[in-house]
Amino acid sequence: MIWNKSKECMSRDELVALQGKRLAKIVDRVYHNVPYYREKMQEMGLEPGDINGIEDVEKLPFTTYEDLNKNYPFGLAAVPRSELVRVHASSGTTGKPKVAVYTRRDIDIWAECAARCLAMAGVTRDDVIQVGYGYGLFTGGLGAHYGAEKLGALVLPMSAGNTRKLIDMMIDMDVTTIACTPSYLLHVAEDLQKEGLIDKIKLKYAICGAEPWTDEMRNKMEELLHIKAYDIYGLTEICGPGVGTDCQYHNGLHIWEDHFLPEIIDPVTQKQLPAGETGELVITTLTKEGMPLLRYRTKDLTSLKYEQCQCGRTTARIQRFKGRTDDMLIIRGVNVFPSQIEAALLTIDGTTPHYMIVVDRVDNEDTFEVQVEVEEKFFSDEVRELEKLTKTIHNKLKVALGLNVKVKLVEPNALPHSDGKTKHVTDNRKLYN
Ligand code: DLL
Repeated sequence: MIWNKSKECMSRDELVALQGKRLAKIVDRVYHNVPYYREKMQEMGLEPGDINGIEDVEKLPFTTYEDLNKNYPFGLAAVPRSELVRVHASSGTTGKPKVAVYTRRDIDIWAECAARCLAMAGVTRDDVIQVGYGYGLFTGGLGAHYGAEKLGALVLPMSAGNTRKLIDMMIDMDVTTIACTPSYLLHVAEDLQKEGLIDKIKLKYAICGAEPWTDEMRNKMEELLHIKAYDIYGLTEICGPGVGTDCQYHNGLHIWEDHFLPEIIDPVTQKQLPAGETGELVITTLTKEGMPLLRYRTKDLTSLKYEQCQCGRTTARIQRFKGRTDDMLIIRGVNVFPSQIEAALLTIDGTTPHYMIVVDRVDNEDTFEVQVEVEEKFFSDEVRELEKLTKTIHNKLKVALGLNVKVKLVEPNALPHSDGKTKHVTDNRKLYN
């Protein structure tokens, strides 16, 4: 179903004209309300009047995670505090979270975008949707929730984690749609299968995102659960789930171009790349009030397709993600940077800066082990000392990452050392293809 035909199926000429108008307005707004952008533009000799259409976007400065960090927490807000109604956040490289702030209108537009995504998968007001993304600072729970309510569906705000309860409610309440990470859905599917409950569920659709996943995973969940599964993309800085989804033709994620202007750049030269070429996805928010971002570098590697889709929508489509330009890992839907682990280890006596993160997927659940070299003496001391240190590291990492980590202590020089760039991650999941 198409939720907002006038926007989703606009002719490209009309869309480009609308984007140009909105771009000029947003540039004017940040110039006058965000000192950081004003200074950046002044340094470049740029004035708002220089931006008259999307062909001028290349003149604008980029925004990076480092810029958000410098302005943490509210330095990039473009409205007074009294107009802000929501904060979300997710992990950043240095442990300082990436923070986004929203006005009431931002929340409404985000709900509209999420509703378009859910409708694209077939969800209507007659559906019962279980939201299995985490609620809280993470955008997944509330983003999917508001989108589903906007659509008029009946929402069960489950959050992630309690699989037994989720399954019971799925059966008792005739849940037809689930929104959660793809790895969690596969885990739920296996539990349903083990318990012989697949025949008892009424599930029709799954809206999965927040982490990369493959066609094989889609096939597996569709086969096991007899459903249709859709991919949803988003990021805290832009608005959370709802930046785009795939339609029934699974030929890329339709990005809501009336609100988000996408570009692909070469991450090294920072020059725009033509349609079809793979590079870093860059997004300019065209309608955000709370924290509009100019040319935000997502660090996600992909390409864009502009041909009209068979579904009738005219928006550009984000193609399969090929990886990231940084070393961010997404484990059970949570963003993890090796630097966060390093920083936590450095605060613990007895550990060395040599560690290896080993990620795998067993029974459709991410496993996450951190191997740490510790000083020789621990291996000659009582076992109790080793156990104590293991526990300390486990607890520190849990606080730093918000995840349970398996910790394995190893002897000095047990891990590969290098004079150059040491490899700190072994990811056996092969999620980007
Ligand atoms: O993961 C927002 C979200 C919640 C999206 C629920 C979809 C569903 P962050 O925690 O800020 O926000 O992480 C954003 O996750 O830059 C991508 O690297 C990755 N990501 C998100 N969706 C997808 C997807 C949420 N469908 C980062 N496929 C992004 C691949 C994804 N990667």
